[in-house]
Amino acid sequence: MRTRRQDYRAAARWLVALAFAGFALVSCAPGKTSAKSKAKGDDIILGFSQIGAESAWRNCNTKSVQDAAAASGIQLLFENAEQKQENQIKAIRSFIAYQVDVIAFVPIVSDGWDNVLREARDAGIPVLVTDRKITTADETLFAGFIGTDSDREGIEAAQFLEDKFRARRPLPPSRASSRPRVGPVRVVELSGTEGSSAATGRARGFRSILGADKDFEIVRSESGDFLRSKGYEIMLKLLDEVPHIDALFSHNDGMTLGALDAMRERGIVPGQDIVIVSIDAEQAAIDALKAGEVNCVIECNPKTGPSIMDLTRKLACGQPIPRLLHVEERVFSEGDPNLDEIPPRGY
Ligand code: GZL
Repeated sequence: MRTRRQDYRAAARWLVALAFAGFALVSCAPGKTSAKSKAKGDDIILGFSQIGAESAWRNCNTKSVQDAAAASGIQLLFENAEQKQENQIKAIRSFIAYQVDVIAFVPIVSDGWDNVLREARDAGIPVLVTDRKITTADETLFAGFIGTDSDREGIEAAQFLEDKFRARRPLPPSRASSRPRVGPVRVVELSGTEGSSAATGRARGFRSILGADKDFEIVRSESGDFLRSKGYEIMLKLLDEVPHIDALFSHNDGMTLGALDAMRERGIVPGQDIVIVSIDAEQAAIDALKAGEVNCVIECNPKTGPSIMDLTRKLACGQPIPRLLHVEERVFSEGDPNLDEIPPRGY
């Protein structure tokens, strides 16, 4: 005998489900129905809060999640926060009110999630953190993380520069004087969104190597918020203000592409006058690598949709998931013999 509350919930959900485009419905893992899936009439609903559309990488990540949900029959309630944490918190609260089976989100910044995640936990809804990490003292607030290892990406970038400049001594003359330079390699950094685990981890990993290397000096670091337009503006400013730049470390390809435009505008030959290391491995950056305008591209994999759906299904069926899953990622550099064999990146 269904109670009035169950009738209300069922009616409310079908109304909202009709508001979202048609979805197939899927039960938990075949052969295993949990009390939860039975109670929910064998469907799984995932509430997903995405941060926005700031880069080609982000748009690919969004498409991966949406395509994987459709392919796996999981009903997806998708919210775009347009780069605002408060919009993400509102979205998570709406998922709780709707009583989704699982909540997944990309935290735009690492801090400020405890209260809303406590509400999700108290509502009995498991939370999957994806792509970027959160900082919390309470490990019960989320079930697990799947995404990139930002610290390792920063370490790879630093190690490439150490190898590159070991063979590049003395340094080429600066524009201020015609004499070859013997001082430290002068590095500028275009960092990502302030407070995001992606920017924090990349900067930390980078400095864990170069900070201890007296042959390198990070002379300027500015946040371009992962945006191409800001990468262009900041690089123009740095070229005008910094006497000589030997290398650029850019936290994403979008900002790198903007920086390349700025360098060309100032008569700088990218990849030669300034050595460039970039993260994401979107197609345009791979093309620049092949053209010799970028020297190293570190992959950051956006195509986590299928794994997110697998983890969602496990959580909806009351199964445990790993606390930390880092996705496989590669490093592409100018020395690779098989650059022409890199398959189309899809973003
Ligand atoms: C990294 C991801 C970053 C990408 C950017 O995990 O969060 O955000 O590197 C994107 O391109 O905007």
